[in-house]
Amino acid sequence: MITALLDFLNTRLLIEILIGFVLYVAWSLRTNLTKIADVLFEKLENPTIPEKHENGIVYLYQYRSCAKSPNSSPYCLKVETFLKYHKIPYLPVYSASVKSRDGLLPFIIYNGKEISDSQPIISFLEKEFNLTPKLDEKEMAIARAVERTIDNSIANAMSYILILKDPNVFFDTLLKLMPLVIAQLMFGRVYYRVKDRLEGIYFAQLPEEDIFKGLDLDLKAVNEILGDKKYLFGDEPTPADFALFGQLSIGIYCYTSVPFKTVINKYPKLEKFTENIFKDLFPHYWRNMN
Ligand SMILES: N[C@@H](CCC(=O)N[C@@H](CS)C(=O)NCC(=O)O)C(=O)O
Repeated sequence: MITALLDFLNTRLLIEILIGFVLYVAWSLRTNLTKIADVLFEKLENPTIPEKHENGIVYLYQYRSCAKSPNSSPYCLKVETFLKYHKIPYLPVYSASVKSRDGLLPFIIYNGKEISDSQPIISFLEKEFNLTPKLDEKEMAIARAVERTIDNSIANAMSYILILKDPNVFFDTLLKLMPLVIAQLMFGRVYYRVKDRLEGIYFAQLPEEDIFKGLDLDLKAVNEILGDKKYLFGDEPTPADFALFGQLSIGIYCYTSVPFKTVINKYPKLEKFTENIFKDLFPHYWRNMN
């Protein structure tokens, strides 16, 4: 009886160890999937990382363009649009695996300094090139609040809707933009990162209709601020405009999805705003797309 019990316990223990091992392997594969995909992606991309950085040029480390938009990352696009608008000499460096010290893209290297995160990058360059927008203190404060809303609240909802809501739709979107193997790698790189990030801040767990409602209210607010002006705060763009362009053009042109289209179609002025900047600053891309 005791021997039978011991045998049973041993078998159980063995099974548990085996299950634990399988789960461990699956988990480490799952968590390393994005890293493996980065490395493979990099091999396929064959990036040209400059050996040295010349002074006077902004080196913009960013993701590669997607077939329908100059970049697949809204934050990279935000910084590149700022550089283009202000005609600042810059060199894009396309890489999927070379990241900033914070592990993110974009980052810049300018005169030996590395700066990461789109908002500090633009603030730094505004000071460096004397480009601070001509707004009064109150407008500056509102512009800053709007930029942060776009970079966080709008960005989170858009990431959820375009990427997490339906992995099959996201994968199909990728397939329309790139060959199968690249799409598989891209899916591995993007999907789990976004999932971990949005679950980590308890955003992905919100009821889906609240996420849609939140995005709609944010876009309504931004649309109200834009009104009939060319840019959010008048004739000159602020970082908030570059942030808005970055986010919206990814949703309208790159990772398109029917649920996002349904929301954005309610705001034709925002669509026109995005189209105008696209046509003005990325004319080559625009022509290729149309
Ligand atoms: N707050 C940052 C966010 C940048 C960001 O989230 N970048 C994403 C791509 S859109 C990234 O690099 N994710 C990590 C990765 O892909 O490894 C900014 O404004 O630049």
